[in-house]
Formats: sequence, structure tokens, C-alpha cells
Amino acid sequence: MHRIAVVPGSFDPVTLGHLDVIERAAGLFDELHVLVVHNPGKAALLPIAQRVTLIEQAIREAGFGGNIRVTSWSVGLLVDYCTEVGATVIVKGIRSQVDVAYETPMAIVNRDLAAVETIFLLPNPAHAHVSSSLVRQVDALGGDVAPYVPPAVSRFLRQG
Ligand code: COD
Repeated sequence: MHRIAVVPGSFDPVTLGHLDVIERAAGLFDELHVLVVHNPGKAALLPIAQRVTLIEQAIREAGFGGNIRVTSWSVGLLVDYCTEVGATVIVKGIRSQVDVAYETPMAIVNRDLAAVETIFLLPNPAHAHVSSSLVRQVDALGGDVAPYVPPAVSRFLRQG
């Protein structure tokens, strides 16, 4: 059976924490879709298309396997995307109890709605403290974000 999983996120911008989850998830499934989804609860830094481009560049430059596809979704439920592409699993990273509290109800609802299971990967401790919001804040205040993001993002933010 060809197993397809989706790693959804805002990825605004993609961080080394995200990349770690993407790499490990890609090793567990035949096909992995990295899906950029607008999170209405967060103020956006980058347009969705730019986030997709930066993830594609980061994956290419990191030399990850060829079973990863990067795309975006804005027309409905996350599970609608899963159903459309035949994905049966959502993969999310869990950094803390806050993430558990945020993700648990969504995982249950997604299983109710479309029988899509969610699996959680614990973070690499080296990146467990990294978040896109931290990166946005360091960048906005003129700090160097290179320790937290792939080189493609670092280059892009330096240009801006
Ligand atoms: N280490 C490990 N994992 C990490 C790290 C790190 N350093 N940083 C982030 N992650 C994980 C997050 O826990 C998350 O799983 C994923 O990476 C993405 O993180 P973000 O911050 O880019 O994305 P979010 O948290 O804003 O997620 C946005 C979504 C839109 C994907 C989410 O809200 C969602 O699943 N929405 C579902 C919409 C829907 O269909 N709703 C109805 C039914 S619930």
C-alpha cells in the first residue's frame, strides 16, 4: 500500500524545527505532502506562495529524499485536502504541553470528520525551542535568525 501523509503548518517562515519533522516524517511514509495553510489566528509575515518557495528551496538544499511535495491549501478543511490526495495520516510536531492542548482536539475532530489519523513526533532537542514567531520577532528587531532557519530563509530575510 502506498502511504501518503501530510505535514501541515503555517511555516511563516519554515524553521529548522519544521525541517527536522519533515525529514523524519518523509522517512516514515512513501509520499509526504508539506502543506502550507493560512492560520487565521496568526498575523502573517510572508505570502503563502513565498513560504512554499522557501520550503522547496530548503528541502532541495538539505538534500532530502525525492518523496516530498510542497503545496498550499486555502479552500476548506485540512482533511478535505487529505481526502483529495488520498492521505490517511497528518503528522505534527509536539514541543510542549501547549502544543498537546492545541493539537489534541484538532486530531480528534479530523478523525471524526474523515478517519484521518494524526501522529505526533517529538522534537529534536536542538530545535525544540524554535518557532516561526520567535524567528519573526528576532528578525523584526534586527537580530540574526541564521541559527534557527535554513540558509534559504536566512538569505531571503537578509535581502528584505
Ligand atoms: N520542533 C518540532 N515541531 C515543530 C517545531 C519545532 N521546533 N516548530 C513547529 N513545529 C510543529 C508545530 O507543532 C506544528 O505541528 C507544525 O510544526 C507547524 O507549525 P506552525 O507554527 O508552522 O503551524 P501552525 O501551528 O500555525 O498550524 C497551522 C494549521 C493551519 C496547520 C493548524 O492550525 C491546523 O491543522 N488547522 C486545521 C484547519 C482545519 O481543518 N480545522 C478544522 C478541523 S480541526
